[in-house]
Amino acid sequence: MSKMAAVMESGEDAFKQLFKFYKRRKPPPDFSDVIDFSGKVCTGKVDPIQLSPRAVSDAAASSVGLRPVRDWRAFGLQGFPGFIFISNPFQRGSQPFWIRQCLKTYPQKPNVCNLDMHMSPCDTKDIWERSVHSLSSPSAPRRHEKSLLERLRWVTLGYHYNWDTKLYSADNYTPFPADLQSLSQQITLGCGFSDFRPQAGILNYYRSDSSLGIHVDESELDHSRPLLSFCFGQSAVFLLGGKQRQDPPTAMFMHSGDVMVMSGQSRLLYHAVPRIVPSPPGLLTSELQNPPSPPNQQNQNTPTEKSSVLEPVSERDWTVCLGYIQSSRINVTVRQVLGAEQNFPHS
Ligand SMILES: O=C(O)CCC(=O)C(=O)O
Ligand SMILES: [Mn+2]
Repeated sequence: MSKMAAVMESGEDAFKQLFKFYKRRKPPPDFSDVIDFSGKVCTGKVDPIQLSPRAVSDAAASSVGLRPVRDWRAFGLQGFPGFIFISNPFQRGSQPFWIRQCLKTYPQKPNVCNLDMHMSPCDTKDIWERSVHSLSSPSAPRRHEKSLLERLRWVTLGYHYNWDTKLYSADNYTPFPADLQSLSQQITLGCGFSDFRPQAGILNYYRSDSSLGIHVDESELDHSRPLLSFCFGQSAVFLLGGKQRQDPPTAMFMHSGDVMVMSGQSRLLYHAVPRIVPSPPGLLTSELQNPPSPPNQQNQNTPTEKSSVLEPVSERDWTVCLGYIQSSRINVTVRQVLGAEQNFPHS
C-alpha cells in the first residue's frame, strides 16, 4: 500500500487527510501523485480540451499579454466537468507587468488590503514606496521589521469581500481594475463564455510556509458564472475536491502564469492550497524576462490594432518584484458576483 493510501485509511475526512499530507514538512511528502500540466500529462485523468480560438482575435489576446488562443494548452480533469486548466497562456515577457500590478498597483487605494484592518489609511497609502528600499537591497543590514509588502496577505477589488460576514454588498464597491477586467474577459471568451463580468477580485499573497484552508467559494450570488484563478511567482500544490468534504481531492501543481477556470459543475467544489513549492528550475528565469521598454510604446499601436493594456515595467520596479517572488506566490481570483439582471437583496 502506498504511503498515501495508508494515510487515506484513517477516519478523518479525505480532504483533511490529504491536506495534511501535502503540508507536512518532516519528512517532506511524496509529490509523485501531483499532476503537473507543464510537462507531459499522461496520468489517464487528464484530457486536452479544445477552446474557442475564434472568439478572441490574436490582437485582443496580445493586448493583455496572452498568446493566441489556438496556442493555449488547456486541459480538463475526468470527473470534474467545467474545470479548465490553462498551462501558462501568457506571452513570454508579459508576466512582469501583471506581477507589478499585483504588488505595486492593486494594493493601492481605493482597493482594500489586510493592512487596512489595523493601520490608518495614511499608513497604508504607499505600501510599495515604503517597502522598496529594504526589498531591493537584500544584503542590507538585518531588518528587524518586515516591510509592508512582506506583511501583505490579501487585497480585494471591486465588490470587496467581507472576511467576517463572508458577504459582498452594494455599498462596499470600488471600480474593478480595467486591465484585469480585460485579461479576465479574454480568458473567459477563449473558454467559450460570452458574457462574464469581472466584479470582484481577491489577491492572496503566500510566503513559502503559507497555505490556504479547505473551502468553497459560494459568497457570489450567481454560481452559474465561472471563477478565474491566476498564479504568479512560486508554485503551489492545489487540491480540488468534490461537492462534499469527504470526497477525496485531486492534487495538481500550479506554476507561474497558470490559469484555472472553475465553472459549471466544478464551480462549487471544495479546494485548498496546502503547500507552496519552489518553482521548477529555470521556469521563472525563462518566463519572467522583463523586456526592455521600447521608446514611446504607448503610441505604437496602429489604428486597427487593439491598444495594449501592458505598460513597460521599469528596471527598478522589476528588481523589487523579482526579489519578492523569489520566495512568494501571488494568486488572483476573479469573480462575477451578480447575474445579468440581479441586485443585492435589501437588508
Ligand atoms: O491560491 C489559490 O490558488 C487559491 C485561492 C482561492 O481559492 C481563493 O482565493 O478563493
Ligand atoms: Mn477559493
